[in-house]
Formats: sequence, C-alpha cells, structure tokens
Amino acid sequence: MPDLKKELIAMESHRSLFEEAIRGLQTPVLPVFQKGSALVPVAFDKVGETLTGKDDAAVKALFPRTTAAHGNKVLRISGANAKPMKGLRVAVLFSGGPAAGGHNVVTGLKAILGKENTLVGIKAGPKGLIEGKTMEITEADCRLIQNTGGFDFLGSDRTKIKTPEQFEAVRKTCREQRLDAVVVVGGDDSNTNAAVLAEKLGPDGVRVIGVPKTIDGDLQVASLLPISFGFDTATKIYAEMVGNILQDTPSSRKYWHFIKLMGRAASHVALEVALQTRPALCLVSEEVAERKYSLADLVDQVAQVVVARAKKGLQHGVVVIPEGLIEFIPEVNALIAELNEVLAHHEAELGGMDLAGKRGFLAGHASEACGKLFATLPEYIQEMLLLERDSHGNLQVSLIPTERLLMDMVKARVKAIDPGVKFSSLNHFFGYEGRCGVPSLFDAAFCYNLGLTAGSLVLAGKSGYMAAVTGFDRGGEALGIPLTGLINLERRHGQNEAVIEKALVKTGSPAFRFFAERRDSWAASDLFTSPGPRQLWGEVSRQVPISVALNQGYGSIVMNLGGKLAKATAAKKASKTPKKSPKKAAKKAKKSKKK
Ligand code: FBP
Repeated sequence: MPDLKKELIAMESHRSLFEEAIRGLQTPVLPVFQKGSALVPVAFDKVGETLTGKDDAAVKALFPRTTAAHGNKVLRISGANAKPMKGLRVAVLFSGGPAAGGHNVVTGLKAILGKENTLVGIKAGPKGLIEGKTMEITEADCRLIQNTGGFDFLGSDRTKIKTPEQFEAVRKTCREQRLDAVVVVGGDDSNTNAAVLAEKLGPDGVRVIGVPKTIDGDLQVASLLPISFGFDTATKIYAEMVGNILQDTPSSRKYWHFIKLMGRAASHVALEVALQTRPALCLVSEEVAERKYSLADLVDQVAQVVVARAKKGLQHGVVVIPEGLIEFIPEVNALIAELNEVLAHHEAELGGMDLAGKRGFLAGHASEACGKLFATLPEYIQEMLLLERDSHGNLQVSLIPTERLLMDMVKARVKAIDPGVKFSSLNHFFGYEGRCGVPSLFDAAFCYNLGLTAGSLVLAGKSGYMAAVTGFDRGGEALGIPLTGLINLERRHGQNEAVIEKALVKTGSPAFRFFAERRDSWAASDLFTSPGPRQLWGEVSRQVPISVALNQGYGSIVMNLGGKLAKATAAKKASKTPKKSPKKAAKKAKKSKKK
C-alpha cells in the first residue's frame, strides 16, 4: 500500500522532490581546478595590475601590514597547481543579508581543502566569531546543503567588528580553534570587515579571505568581478514576479502597480529586472541624482506617462522602483545626511521620544530647508527616516515605503493634470522573497567556484584578498583581488570611515544606455515580457544577468563557464545523493504511489 503520509513526512527538513533533485544539479567547474576527475587547488602565482583608490595614501596608513605585503596587486593564475597543504584549520562565516548560493561557497571550500584539512563553520556570522560559536563541517553536511538557498546552515548577522575588545575576542576564538584562516562571505561592508581582520590578525598568523556576496549587485570591480553572487537568483525571482504582474495588467486592464525592489542604494536590481521584463517605467536612482530631479519632478514624470497611456486606452502599467530611490533625490539626500548627523550626536536624547517629540527636536537642529521638507513628508516616511541606522551606519531603506509615497503623490498629480483619467493603483515591495531562493545555475556554479578560489587562496598562504570569478563568457577565470585596493574613506555615523565603495549604476554604462534607448517605447505601449520561473536544467538555465552581459561586452546572454555542464565533476563528487532529474523523481514518486 502506498503511504502518502509517510512519503510527505519523509520530505520534511529540506527533502521535497525539488530539493532532492536540486542537490544532484551538476554545476560547471573552472578547468584550472580540474585534474582528471579530481579537484586541485591552484597557485595564485601571477601578479597582475595594481588597484589604487582615491584615498590610497590614507588607506595605506590604515592598513600598513596588508598593503606592504601585497602592494594592492591583483593575483592571477599561471596554471600551476598549489603545493599540497595538510593540517590547516580554515573557518568560514556568512555576514550580512542572505544571498542564494552561499552554501555552495562552503561546499566548494570543503572540496578544495580536501580530507587533509579541516573546515570550521562559524555560527551566526561575525558575532559568532566574537563569541567562539563554531562547528566542524563534514562531507555529509555538504551533501545536504549543496545547491540549496539561504544561509540557514550557519546563520548570519550584521555585527561590525570594531572595538579592541571585539578584536581580542576574535583572537581568542582563533587561538582556541587553532585557526589558520577565516573566510568571510559578505557584501561591501563585510568585505571591509575582512580587510580589517586581515590587518589585525596578520601578526597572529591567521589569514583572511573575503567572498563577494550580495543580491544588491553593488560589489563589482569592473572586469575583475562583474557581479556579486545572489544577484542573478534574486533578479530572476523578482523578474518572474514582475513579469506575472505585467501579464496581469492588460488582462484585468485597471491597475497601475508601483513595485519597489530590494537592492539597497544601487539600482542594479531594478535595472536588471527592467531589462528582463520591459515595464512601462523603471526609475533609476543614480540618474535621479545625476539629473538632480526633485520629488515633484519624479512624480510629474510618472503622472505624465499615466496620462499619455490613458489617452491611448491603456489604463494600466507597472512602475519599478529601486529600494534606495529616496536617498538619491538630492533634497531628500541632504535631509538624510543632516538626520544622520543629528541621530549620531543626539542618540541618547532622541531615544525615548515619540515622533512628535523628535519632530520638535529636529526643528531646532536641522537647517530650515531640511526642516521644511521633513514636515511635508507623510508620517509613515518621517518615522522610517528616523529609524536607527544599521551597525554599518546605513539607512534601513528596505523599511521605507517609497512605493506608497510615489503612488499617493502620482494619484494627486494625475488628478491635477487631467481629472478625467481613471487611476487605480496597488503597491508592492519584493525583497525577502528573492534573497533565499534556490540558487540559479549561474549562482550555484559561481559560488562553487568562488569556494574553490577562496580555498586555493588560503592554501597558497594569501591574506587580505577577495576571491573572484570573472569571464563568464569565456570559460571563467579565478582571481584574488586585494581588498585594500577597493577601500576609500566615506562619511558614516558622523565620521570618516574606511569602507569598500558601493558600485552604483553608471548612467554611461552599456546596460543603462540600452535601457535608456528602449524605455520610451516600453512606456508608449505594452512591450513587456514575462520571463517565467528560473530554470535549473537545460539551455534556458544558462542565462546570465542581462546587465552583466551588456556591461562586460559579452556576445550573448548564455553562460560559458567551465565547459559543458555534462562534463562537470565536482558537484557530482560533492553529493552522493543519486542524480535524479525532476521528471524522473516525479515518475518515481508516482510509481511508488501506485504500489
Ligand atoms: P547585504 O547583502 O548588503 O548584507 O544586504 C542585502 C539586503 O537584502 C539589502 O538589499 C536590503 O536593503 C537589506 O539586506 C535588508 O536588511 P535586513 O536583512 O537587515 O532586513
């Protein structure tokens, strides 16, 4: 008798048909890491170009040991294999918001370190490193987490390691765990943390390597690092959702949808999703700042499109809004900068006040222009602008309902332009839905290779580098990027801090220019596309982010990483889970049901 209940219970804890099938997904491996059917670490023995930031001298003074050791030079591979290393203990931690593919960084690390070395997992991010929360990562763990989304295997957090006590606690963890290296998987702020750790832990003989993670896509280094991991999966998930809504609009013919997409300050996510779906409107924060649009200008631009489309009988449409837009509107940006200073210097006084109290306090501390603008904003925006900054000093833009603000203001403006235009609207925020999905093939492969690269850097004795993979159109290339070469000084928490500068959308970039060429046509009529769910098997699964393909000058949007999929060996080795295609798995389930 088939026992459906038993079958369903067996699927608990990440064992659905899909999750089981995904573990067997074969991910391409860069040929440099392959020797026959074995995986081998590579020696990063070729020194490339020197990276020089705008605050080079100040950064060198802040990171004297690291910069003297690597001279901010990029590391490449000549093709030689690394010397075999035994007995190393290497720790790995996740830092910041989750991004799809992180688990494959861990499995890649485990595979390249091999049985002769130990991989230690740090639980709950940088805080876990301070508190000494560790676990040994086994091959069985890796089989279970291969190609799965999220960071749940180890957990993550946003602690910035900055006080002498925290550094001492980290040293203690390294000593007690006998760590030779720490691999920090994180975004721009977490990789800044990695650079600081590399500098501080150098004398203790602990090397530190960063891995570029963030769905925001704002950790990019020209042709050396086209994108961070997690971006592809998140944008494919958002593009599916936006595409579905676009498909709904001319079906129901009555709604304008204002959709804010996660992605923090930079508009990479919004731009990529627009390139994939072709909505009527997509606002790009960096352009807003460059052209110095006011909030009223933006509202008017959207309202004019609404009215023009209504005249053609199109009473529907989609407006894609980047999460960080509000910070890029010059007048609001000036207001936020003033608020940051006031919040940083009057934390204690503001602590116990309600919104009315804070408003009164600000009136006495902010400039007249900012005070006036603040007073015109609805309360739901005022409250969010006054929220505590995160531990890295960032405004928590994901909590600000910019989409609602724009929708409300556009409604009033449309009425003012033409009271005859019918305008029904809905607002959405797609954020957490996209961060932890099962990694796309791009992210699964990218991350596994990042793990192999980070492990190779550690085995080669390197410290203060970020592992990188580039050349997704030409088989792939692994690199070591000197972290201090990416660092500049920025105003945070009311003072200058050394940070990795966020890579914003460049309005001169090929991706933006292509979008700018096409957007008037997208606004004028329905030219949208609905890309559908991301595919993990077959040719469609090999699509790279369109913005990456355009910006890197690829000839196609089809990935060429590590040769043919069928020849990939590492993922096969990493998982003993039988390789079932989803079709086969479904057939098997059907068969057992019939029994
Ligand atoms: P990082 O990758 O930079 O850590 O941030 C990712 C992100 O998803 C942002 O897009 C978003 O603004 C933020 O995290 C939300 O933060 P939280 O997870 O704390 O709600």
